[in-house]
Amino acid sequence: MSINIEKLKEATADPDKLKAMLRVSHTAPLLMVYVHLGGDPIWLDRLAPYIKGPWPFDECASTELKEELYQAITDLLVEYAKTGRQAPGNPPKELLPKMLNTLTGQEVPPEYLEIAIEETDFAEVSPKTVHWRKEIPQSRLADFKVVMIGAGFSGVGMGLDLMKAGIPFVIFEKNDEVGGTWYENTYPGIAVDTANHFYSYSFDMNPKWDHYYAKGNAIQEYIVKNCDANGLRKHIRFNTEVSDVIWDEKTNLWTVKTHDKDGNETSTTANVVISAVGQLNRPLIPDIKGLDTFEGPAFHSAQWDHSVDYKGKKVAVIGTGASGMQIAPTIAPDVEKCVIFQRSPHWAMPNKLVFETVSDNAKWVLEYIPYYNKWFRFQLFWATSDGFHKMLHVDPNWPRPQDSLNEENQKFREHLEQYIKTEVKGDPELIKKSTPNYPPYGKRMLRDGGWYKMLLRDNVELVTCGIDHIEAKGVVDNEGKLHEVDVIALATGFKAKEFLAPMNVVGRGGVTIRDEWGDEDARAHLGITVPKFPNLFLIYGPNTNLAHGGSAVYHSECQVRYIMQALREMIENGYTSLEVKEEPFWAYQDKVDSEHAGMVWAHKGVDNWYKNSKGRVTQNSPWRLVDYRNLTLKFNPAEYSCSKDTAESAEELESSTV
Ligand code: N01
Repeated sequence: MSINIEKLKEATADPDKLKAMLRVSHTAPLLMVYVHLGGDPIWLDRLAPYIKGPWPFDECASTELKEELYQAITDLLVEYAKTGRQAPGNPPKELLPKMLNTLTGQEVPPEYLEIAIEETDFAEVSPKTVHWRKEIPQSRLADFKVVMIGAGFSGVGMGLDLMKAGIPFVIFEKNDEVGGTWYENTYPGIAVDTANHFYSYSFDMNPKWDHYYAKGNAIQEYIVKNCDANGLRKHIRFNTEVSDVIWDEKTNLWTVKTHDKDGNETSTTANVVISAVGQLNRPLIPDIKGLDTFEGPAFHSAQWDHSVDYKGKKVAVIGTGASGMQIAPTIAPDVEKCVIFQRSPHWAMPNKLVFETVSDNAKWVLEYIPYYNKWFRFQLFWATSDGFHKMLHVDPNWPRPQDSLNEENQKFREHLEQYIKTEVKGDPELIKKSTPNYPPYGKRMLRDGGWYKMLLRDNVELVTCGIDHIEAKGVVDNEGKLHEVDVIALATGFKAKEFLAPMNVVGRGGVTIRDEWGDEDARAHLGITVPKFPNLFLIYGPNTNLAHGGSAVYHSECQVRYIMQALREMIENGYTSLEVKEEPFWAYQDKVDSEHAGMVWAHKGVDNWYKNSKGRVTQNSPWRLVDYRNLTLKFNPAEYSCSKDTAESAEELESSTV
C-alpha cells in the first residue's frame, strides 16, 4: 500500500489532535497498524493479555497502557509523514500469525493466513482479480457475449470484474435500479445483521459507514456508488425481466428472452449466462385463510407500502424472522398497538455494536490511519464467521439433542437463555414464549436490535397460539380472539427453495432446470454449475447461503473469482461450451449432504427455510468460509467437458495451465 503522504501530513500536523482521534479507535487494529508500520513488536506481548476476544469491545487494557500506545503510534506516523517513508505492503510473514492471534484474542489457524492477506489486500494488488494468461485477440473478445441476470450486490460485483477483463456483457435487471434485495426491502428498521466493515466489497472498504451495522439505505447507496463510479450502469437494461433462457446445441449459444414493464419482448443470444438473482427475491405471501378479505392495507416486508402511515395505528406483524425482528421494534414506539404473530421464536444474540453509530472521529481514523480499516476488516471477519462453525455440528452422544447439539452449543444456549431472561426482566410468560425449543443456529441466528425489550412495552402483544384466519377487521388467532388492526405487515420470508423460478431455463437435450431440480431440490457444483446446462453460472446458488455467520458478499466474491477463471478458460482456449461433468458434480453433492447430515440445519426437530420437504438442506453452505474459499479458489478444467466449434475434446483443456 502506498501511503498518501499528503493525507498523512494532514493527519499528523497536530499530534495532540491525532492522539485525540486515536482514542476513539479500536485498540486491537490500531496495535496492528503500529506493529505493521515497524513499531516494536513487543507491543503484541504487552497488549495480548487484554484482548480477550475478536470483538472490539472484548479489549480491556488500562487507559495508561493505551495512552502509551497512542503516543508511540503518533510518533511513528509523524516520522512517516516527515520522511515520506513508504509502508511495507504485507506485514512481515514471521510476525503475521502472532499479529492475527493478538488482533482476535484467539488462535487463528495457519489456514487463514492467506485469507488474511487476500481480504485485506495490504499490498494493493487486488488479489481476487483474475488476469489473462496470454494475449487475447480483440476479435475473440468482441465475439464473446455474456448475459447476466440481476444487478444486486453480487451482480454488480460480477459486472465490475467483467468490465475489468474487457468481456462484453449486458445485465438484465427487473427493477429500475441496482441493489436487488437492498433496493426492494425498505421496511422500517432495515439494516444488515453482519458487521458491514466486513459486509462490503473487498475492493471498496468504505471508511464512511455511519453504523457498524449499516441501515438498508446506506448499503443501497454503496451499491449504487460502486455501479456509477465504475461506469457499470451503461451495461444494465433496467425494468427488464428474463423469462426464458434456452440452450441451442447447434450453435452453443443461449437465447435469453426478456420482457419489460410494458410487455415488450426481446431476444438476445449469448455465449454465457450468469444468474445473480439470489435466493431471496420472491416474497412468500402466506396462505392464511381470509387474507384477501382484510379491509386495510396488507403488504409483504419486501414490498413495504410507504404510502401507508402506520403511526398511531394498530399494526399486526406476522413473522418473527430477520425482517420481523427489525420491523416490530422500529415501529412499536410510534404505533397505537403492535400485535406480533409468532409461529416459532428465533434465537437472537446481543451485540453492542448493533446500536452504535460510527462517530466522525472514528470514520476519520478509518480513513486516515494507514492499514487501520484493513485490520478492522479482518477483525470483523474473524469475529463473525468461522469461529462459530464447530458449534453447529451434532455430537452423536450428546444427551439433550432437542435443546442443543454439543457442549459448546449448550453453553451458548444457556448464555442466550440468560440474556432473554434479563432482557424481559424475568417475565415468565415472555421467557416461555421467547425461548426456542430447538438448538441455537437451527434457524438464522439474529442480532437483537431491541426485540426483547420491545416485548415489555404496554402497546405490544406477542401472540403465539397461531393464526386461524384473517377477516375484514383483523387477525383471528387459534384461540378465537379477534385482534383488530388497521395494517398487516407480512414478514413471512421468501420463496427461496425454487431457485431460478419463475424463469424457464432449458439446457442440453431440451431438459429444463425444473426437470432436474423439481420445485425444491436445487443442486449445483460448488453452488455454481449444473450438468446439462453448459455455459451457465450461478451466483448465490444452491447450498451457498451462509447461516453460521460470515458475509454473503465474501461468498459472492469467491463465486465471481471462480466464474472469471471459467470464462478465462473458455476465451483463452476458444471453447464454445463448458459443462460440469456428472461425476464431480455428484461427488460434490454427496460431500455437501454428508456434511449437512451431522449439522444443525438438518437436525430433527429443527424447522427452517433451509431444507426441503424431504429434509435435504438445499440453501445453506455446510462449509466454513475458508473451506468454500479453498474449494472455489482454482477453477479445475478437469471437472468440465469442453468443446470448440470443432468439438475438441476435454483432454486438451486438462493440459492447459491454470
Ligand atoms: O424471513 P424468514 P425473513 N403464519 O423466513 C413466519 C435475510 N434477511 O424475511 O419461523 C405465521 O426468516 C416464520 O415462522 P417460522 C436472511 O437471510 C437478512 O425474516 O417458519 N408465520 C418466520 O418467523 C433471512 O434469513 C436481513 O415458524 C409465518 C417468518 O415468518 C432471510 O432474509 C434482514 C407464516 C419468516 O422468517 C429471510 O428473513 C432480513 C405463516 N403462514 C432478511 N409463514 C439482514 O441482514 C411464515 N411465517 C438484516
